[in-house]
Amino acid sequence: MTLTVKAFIKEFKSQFQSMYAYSYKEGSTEQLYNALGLYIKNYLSRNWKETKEDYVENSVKQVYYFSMEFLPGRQLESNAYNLGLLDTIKEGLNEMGMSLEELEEAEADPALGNGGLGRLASCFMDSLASLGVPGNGNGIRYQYGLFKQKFVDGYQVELPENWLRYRNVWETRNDKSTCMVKFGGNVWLEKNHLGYMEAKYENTLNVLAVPYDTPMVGYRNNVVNNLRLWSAEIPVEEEENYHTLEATEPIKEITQVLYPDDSNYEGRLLRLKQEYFMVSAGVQSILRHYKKYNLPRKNIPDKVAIHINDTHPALVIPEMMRILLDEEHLSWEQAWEITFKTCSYTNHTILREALEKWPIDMMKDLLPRIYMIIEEINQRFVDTTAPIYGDRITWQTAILQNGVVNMAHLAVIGSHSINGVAKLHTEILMEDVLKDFFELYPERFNNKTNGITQRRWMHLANPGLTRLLDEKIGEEWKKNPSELKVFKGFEQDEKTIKELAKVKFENKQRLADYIEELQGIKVNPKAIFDVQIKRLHAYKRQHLNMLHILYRYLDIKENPSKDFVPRVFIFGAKAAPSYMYAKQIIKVINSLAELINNDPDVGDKLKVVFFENYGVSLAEKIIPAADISEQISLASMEASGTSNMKLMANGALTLATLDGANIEIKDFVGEENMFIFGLSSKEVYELKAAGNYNSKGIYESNEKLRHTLDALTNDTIPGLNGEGYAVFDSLVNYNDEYFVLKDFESYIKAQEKVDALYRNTDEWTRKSLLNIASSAPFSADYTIKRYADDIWKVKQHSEQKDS
Ligand code: 26M
Repeated sequence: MTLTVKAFIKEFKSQFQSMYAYSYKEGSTEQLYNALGLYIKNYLSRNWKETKEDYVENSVKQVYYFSMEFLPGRQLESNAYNLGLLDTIKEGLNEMGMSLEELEEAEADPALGNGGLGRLASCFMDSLASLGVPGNGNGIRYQYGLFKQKFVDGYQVELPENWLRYRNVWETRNDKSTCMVKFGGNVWLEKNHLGYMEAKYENTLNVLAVPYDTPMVGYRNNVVNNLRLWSAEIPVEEEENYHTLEATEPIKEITQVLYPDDSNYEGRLLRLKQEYFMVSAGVQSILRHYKKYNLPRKNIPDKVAIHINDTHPALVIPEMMRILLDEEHLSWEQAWEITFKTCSYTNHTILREALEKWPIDMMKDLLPRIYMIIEEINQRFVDTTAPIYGDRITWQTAILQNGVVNMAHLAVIGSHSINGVAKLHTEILMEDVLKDFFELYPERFNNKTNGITQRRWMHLANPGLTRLLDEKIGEEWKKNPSELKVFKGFEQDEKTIKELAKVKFENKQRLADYIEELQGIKVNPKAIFDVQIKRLHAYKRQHLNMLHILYRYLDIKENPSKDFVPRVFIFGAKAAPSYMYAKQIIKVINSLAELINNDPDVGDKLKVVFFENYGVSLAEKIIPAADISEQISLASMEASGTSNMKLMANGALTLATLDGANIEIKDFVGEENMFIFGLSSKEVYELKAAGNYNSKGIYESNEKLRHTLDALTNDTIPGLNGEGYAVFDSLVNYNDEYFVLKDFESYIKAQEKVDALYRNTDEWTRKSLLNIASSAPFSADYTIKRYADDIWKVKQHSEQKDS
């Protein structure tokens, strides 16, 4: 069934009229957007229903991806595209005197995640559907997403992100599938009249979990999977007990707001409530759905795979045990076998301060039955491990340690598969962070390097490049990304090189216009666009980037006649609201930008743009225009990175340390087609082990560096209130935790190489072409295929149905 432009126009008009009872010509942008969104949702609803029915009828195995975060981005264009409607809709809208781009801006970008982990979950949703893998997301419908970032005098200010204010056309509230989640109270075990042990509860806080389902549309395959987000409400039958608005607070707050941290775990009770709320509702709903299959409980692992995205949903393990023991009355051994075979876990960080450890007392009070089960899991683990491996290893791997529940240990012990997100990261897990577990269970460990969906990050974000690729290598690469490598054949083709350079230039021109409109900064589209976009964290070293900019600025001031290659430094980054140092770095960069952008001696040679409120929608604008991709974390610290993959696929050259997936980028594109600098992870480990790092010594002995660092504290940068000192102190006087000064010199050298290469436009573009052509292995389609084959054991179920 193909939709004609004429039919679309007719149906759209009637859609609009049925919603608002006046003509679309009178509609506001928001209303027109809502009507179009609902039109698309209606259009896909049949496939959505049929996909669901198909999975049940054929008793297929399904994956449930549990994640506290999803960052889907705007869905209008991507749904229309995956459904094959995009061109028709664009044309139809134009005929009615509207443009899709304009309506699109009315869509909220759901910021239901912090960064890489949440965006990865959404790339995976897109790939699951597009491969026809039966896979569902399970998460929280936060009423407020990650804060909106504003800069006031260069300081980060956080505002609430009320993304649901103007309704969300994509979701369907599903009152038929609610679950009850119980907190607190007293629990005891009692034999019931059938002779089974049963858990009895009193004085619990009962919370109703209401699912909101969002369609996850596959790429032209008629598959529509489901993303289920849970919202906390007062149970209908208990409404009478809640007399005041205040009394409802403890329930409503559970799904009110996303915690804005991505690297620092604080043992907040409300966060633990959120985690258990999502987990309990999710597991209950899965086991209820499983009953439709009419199969024995022992077959659950043949039909259900539950994936734990970082430790945040690790309570899936005791929750599943609870239901199988208390409600299904299985023996411990039976319940454990099912749970263990069903669950798998991905680790996303090695930062110690990010690892979740919940105080036992808190867990006991909030989740008494769950805690009893965790205690037993721990006891049985200790009893089987100690006799074989001895006390030391057993103690180090136990779930309960020093008054806390170690969530990573729970996740590892209760999962049949444990994976890292890039080769190096997985090695570090096996050799360092989870070393003892690797000794216990080597067969459970495996690597799954992250990936990105080319549909959103190339096809949609970069139409110019997509057209060029279609023209040169045909359209096959869109279904089969490995075809991208055919583009390598054009490496020496002058015409293609020129065309590619033109695409990039136009993208840069567009971003330059946007920067001027947004910030009033005029940037030269011929300059190198140097991009660092990611959460702000000391380990990601935005301050190393800043020091280079400052160094360059001083150089320009001191050598006015030197020939500089013009550069625009572009940042996008949010700092966790409680992360002082990250906020100080933002302020320093903003003040430095203010100085540089307004200095007439500098002109086009140097500009610094720090975008406010970085997120998925901004990333889609910035990435296609990037020349340089800054991936400069201290080696070993960045588990994978995913902006590195997006930027590469859009033809940026990577300037990187050998960390995370940068190593694999190097393996695919070759060292000569990127800029590598800095300590290797091995050298970082050695330097840490030696314990003799002395940043002050480097400061004192490196004249260039000293000159640059001194500019942080000698009033070179106006508008600072001690932030320059804070950065200076941490680097010079507090021994520079992330070895910024150690890598400074080699970073500057790498930057000089960037300038030199950029002078040779064709050579630069040739390398850019090779990056694009080598980016296929980072397709999330391949990543998901490997998860499906190796971990979940689910099959693609996408025999093409004709609708
Ligand atoms: C924990 C407790 C309380 C509140 C928030 C958290 C929390 C939230 C997100 C902790 C960590 C979170 O995310 C970590 C993360 O995003 N890790 C990144 O994962 C990406 C996808 O695998 C990798 O590419 C990045 O390298 C890694 O930093």
